[in-house]
Amino acid sequence: MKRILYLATAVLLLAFASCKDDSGVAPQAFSELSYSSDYGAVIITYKVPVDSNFYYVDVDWTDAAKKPRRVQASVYAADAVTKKVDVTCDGFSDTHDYVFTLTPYSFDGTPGQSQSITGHALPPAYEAVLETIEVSPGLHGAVVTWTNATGKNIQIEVRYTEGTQQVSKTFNAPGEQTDGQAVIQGLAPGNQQFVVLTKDSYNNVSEEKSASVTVIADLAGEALLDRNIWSVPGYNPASNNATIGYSSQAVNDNGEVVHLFDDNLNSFWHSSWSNPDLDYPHWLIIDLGREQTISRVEMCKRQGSNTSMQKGYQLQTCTTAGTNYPANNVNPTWTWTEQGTFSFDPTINDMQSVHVVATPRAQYLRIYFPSSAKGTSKYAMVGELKVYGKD
Ligand SMILES: [Ca+2]
Repeated sequence: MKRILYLATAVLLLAFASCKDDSGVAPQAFSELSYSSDYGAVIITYKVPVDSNFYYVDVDWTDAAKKPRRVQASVYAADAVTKKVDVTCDGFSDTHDYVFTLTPYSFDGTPGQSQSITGHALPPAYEAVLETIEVSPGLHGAVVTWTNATGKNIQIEVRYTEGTQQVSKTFNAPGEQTDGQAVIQGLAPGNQQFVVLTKDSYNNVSEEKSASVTVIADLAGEALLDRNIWSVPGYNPASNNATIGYSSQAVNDNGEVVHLFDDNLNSFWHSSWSNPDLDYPHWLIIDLGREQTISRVEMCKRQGSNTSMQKGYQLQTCTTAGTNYPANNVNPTWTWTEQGTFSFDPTINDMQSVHVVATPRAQYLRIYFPSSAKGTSKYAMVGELKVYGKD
């Protein structure tokens, strides 16, 4: 009896296994296999068949380090009209030919007929970006500029010596932004050596490139910019709410934005703390009246014992006014250039002065208080704001 039971189980298992084999219907072959070259990438294209059983394709290749690489592409990635799928195979550091093998699979994982194609990438994006990097002398610092037309995210590392300290700073050059700028602050005037290199997200690293600049001590002819011609875009003295030119103000607390430049240390701008009660980030835009060169920014705190305000800020400039609210950055029309991140001591009543390293030409100055600069309260406050430079 026991023996019969074993036999029956074996027969059942066999039946199940063969049934499973029978259900594995291979997908139909894809067609029109081709490739194109991109920066550090090969884009494989194929047309999916009219086959409800066709699910996905594995694209396999062996990279320069002899490691197997695979990208999977679903049938749902196919263009609705052309029925073509583009598969980006990324991370190439050379322009050699590679063999890509594509294997289609059905919904139950049954493989179909593999096809291969040989293709090569364009030089990698990090090399293209490295060629565009320039290090220019700045005011108590240096300005690093680049162009990233590759659409790929790249990191730029800058190494230099500060006193006896070896310093390394890394800046992001995102693919969606063509022209970038970063500043290195706090360098002693005089000759300074830099080493720059670039990296991508696949741990590919470029060769090193050297730069030598003479850090500038002073902007010749620097003067206090005329604050009588300043304004704040969209200023509304009757409301606390954000406008195109600021994140909020506290009208009921005499905290209007125009108190930033009324030559009175004791009057101040205060972000809205009631109706609405707003947390960071906070920000302000100053219209300097006309395009001028900016070399230094000075701010003082809301005078007195309150030390709950911001501990730092970012400076950004632009030459042409935008039309959108910069806060939500929907359809951004302001093109801000980063001028650096600065610390602010909320315990000091005196003006606190910072060098604007790149000495940009600009009409609009944005002071941005990010969440990372939040003090012990939700609010930002500034007593006076002065800008130095020249016409
Ligand atoms: Ca004031």
